[in-house]
Amino acid sequence: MPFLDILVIITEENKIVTDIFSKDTDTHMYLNFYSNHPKHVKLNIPFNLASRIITITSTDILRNKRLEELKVYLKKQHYPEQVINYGIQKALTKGPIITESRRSETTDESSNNLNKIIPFITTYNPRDYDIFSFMRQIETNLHKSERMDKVLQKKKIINSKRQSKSLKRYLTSSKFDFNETVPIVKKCTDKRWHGSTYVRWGRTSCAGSNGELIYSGYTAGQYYKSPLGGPANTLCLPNNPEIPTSSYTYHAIDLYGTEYETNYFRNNSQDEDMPCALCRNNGSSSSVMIPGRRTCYAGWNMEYTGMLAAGNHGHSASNFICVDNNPEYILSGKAGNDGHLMYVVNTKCGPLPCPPYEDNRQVYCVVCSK
Ligand SMILES: [Ca+2]
Repeated sequence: MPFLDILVIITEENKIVTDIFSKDTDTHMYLNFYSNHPKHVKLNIPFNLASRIITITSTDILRNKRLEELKVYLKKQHYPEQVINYGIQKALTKGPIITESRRSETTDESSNNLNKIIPFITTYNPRDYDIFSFMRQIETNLHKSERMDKVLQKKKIINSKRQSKSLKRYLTSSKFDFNETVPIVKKCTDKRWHGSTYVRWGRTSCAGSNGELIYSGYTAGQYYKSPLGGPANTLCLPNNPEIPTSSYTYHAIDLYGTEYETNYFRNNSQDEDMPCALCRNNGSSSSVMIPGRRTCYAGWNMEYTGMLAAGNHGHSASNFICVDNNPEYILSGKAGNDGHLMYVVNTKCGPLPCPPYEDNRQVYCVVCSK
């Protein structure tokens, strides 16, 4: 008759014999010796398993049989024979867990030891340098300080390892929702840690598998002939603005819509007006525009490719943007109003090394996310 991990057998002589019980489905898959666990955890496993066998089995024949089986199971999990034999030998010497002498020995020791011990806790990582050996080296120095000596007294500092967080612990929340009838551990659905944004210049939609359109609208910047500087950056204005009631014409910078000022963006693109889209990739945490490339580096996903664009020299300050390879136009914008103007960009050899660059070549660009 099985009870927990004990199998109680009544022999033909009406004697009670106990054996260790395991279900048929038990694969005896103990912690693999190569597993990323502190050494002492793995060294203790053969001892504890052997102790359990010695405690539960009531005859020598059964005990030896089960210990032999244990050796096979542990070998399968790559425990060295020496470690297995040492654990079993230690368990045999100490005897069953339930003997009074062993129990009192362990409880007394542990309660006394608790008051004498200061654990030096670090998170376990086999790649970390063993900083506890430094702890040992400076221990005598610590006692030189009167205050520290009082704190430490004759206490023993022991090396203690905290288990590092597993992937599951990072991904799940262990908080229970008491409103639920059956509390369960749920996957963390908080997406705050994911998502990166970028502007897709010249388009009203987003590309890429995770492309989420935040808004589309109109590209805009300062007047192309503003004297002496002014704001250089290009903006993506939403198509559904909220308009304040205040209005000033003095001491204010004028904001103009952007026109493609050449036909090099697309056939007949000159004077057409440039739309834009603010996009979010919710599966990435970085987005970047790379000038001079039309493909992303390994491990990065492409959002869109295009041609580098900027305001002309001789005009007011501007910045470089990446205009989509297949740009769209804002409806009915063919008239050349010359507000904020965008031209294609050419590379110039000199301080810019050629090769890898070439003189008077247009510049690709690509927006990549990871
Ligand atoms: Ca226009």
